[in-house]
Amino acid sequence: MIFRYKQYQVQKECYKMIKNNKIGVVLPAYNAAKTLKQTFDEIPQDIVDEIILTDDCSTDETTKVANELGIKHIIVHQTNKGYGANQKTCYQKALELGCDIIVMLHPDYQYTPKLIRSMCYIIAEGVYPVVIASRILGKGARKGGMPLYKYISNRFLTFFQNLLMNQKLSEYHTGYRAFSREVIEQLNLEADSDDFVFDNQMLAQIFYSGYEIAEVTCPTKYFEEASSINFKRSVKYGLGVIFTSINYLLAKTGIKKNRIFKSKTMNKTIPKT
Ligand SMILES: Nc1nc2c(ncn2[C@@H]2O[C@H](COP(=O)(O)OP(=O)(O)O)[C@@H](O)[C@H]2O)c(=O)[nH]1
Ligand SMILES: [Mg+2]
Repeated sequence: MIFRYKQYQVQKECYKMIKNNKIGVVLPAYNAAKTLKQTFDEIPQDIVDEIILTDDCSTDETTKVANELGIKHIIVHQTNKGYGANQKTCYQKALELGCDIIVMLHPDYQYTPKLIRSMCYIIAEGVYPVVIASRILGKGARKGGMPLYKYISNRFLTFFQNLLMNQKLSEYHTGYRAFSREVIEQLNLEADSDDFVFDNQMLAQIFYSGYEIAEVTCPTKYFEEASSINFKRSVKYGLGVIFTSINYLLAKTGIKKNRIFKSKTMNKTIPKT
């Protein structure tokens, strides 16, 4: 009897997986109360096993809405730790829950969750270990209302990064990404920034570790709740991106080592400076 119950539990836990991969969607949230429901409603629940929301001490009712929606894993930061720190919490929880494929999606309803399935299949089929949803492939960014200064900066930074890292992505700045568990486990995320440049450091680490990244075309929507980063913070982010690429090149050519590109195991033996 106990055996049969256990078997049932396993089946119950497994039925949503894609090719035996447990799928987790992580939502790093900050003041997402107004857009969370729309985002959540479009998540393909038939394949997603775990949804994790981390609330970085929002000043609105993000956590209340998340509870009302029945999101099982909600982690609340008691202080505002930053966008990068919020994602670190997300990935740690997703790994703890045993997710094999982890999709990071901004809960500001800027990107359609309807691509989750396609992105996960690319990873589950073993074609690529990382997939990003690009607003720049095609004409979606400007059509969706991306401000001209953000579009031009995106194009400039992407050009610069591709050049220094010898890659060919259409953009490095999307808030919609999927990773295999192996990739997340491998990266030294703790060494990354707690601020916005975290996203960029993560992609640089992925390339540094020799993984390839796939891109899918993604529509985008710019409206008040979906875009709060002002010009000053964008400039800070842009400078961070430039430094990340320079550090990548210096580390890759052996000129200057960098903490974020050290493997996790190496980092354990080297105390932080
Ligand atoms: N944790 C954290 N996240 C933030 C903060 N400010 C913005 N964000 C999140 O960072 C993400 C990107 O910001 P957003 O304003 O949407 O940028 P844009 O869409 O690129 O213009 C969104 O998911 C925001 O909720 C913050 O202070 N802390
Ligand atoms: Mg946004």
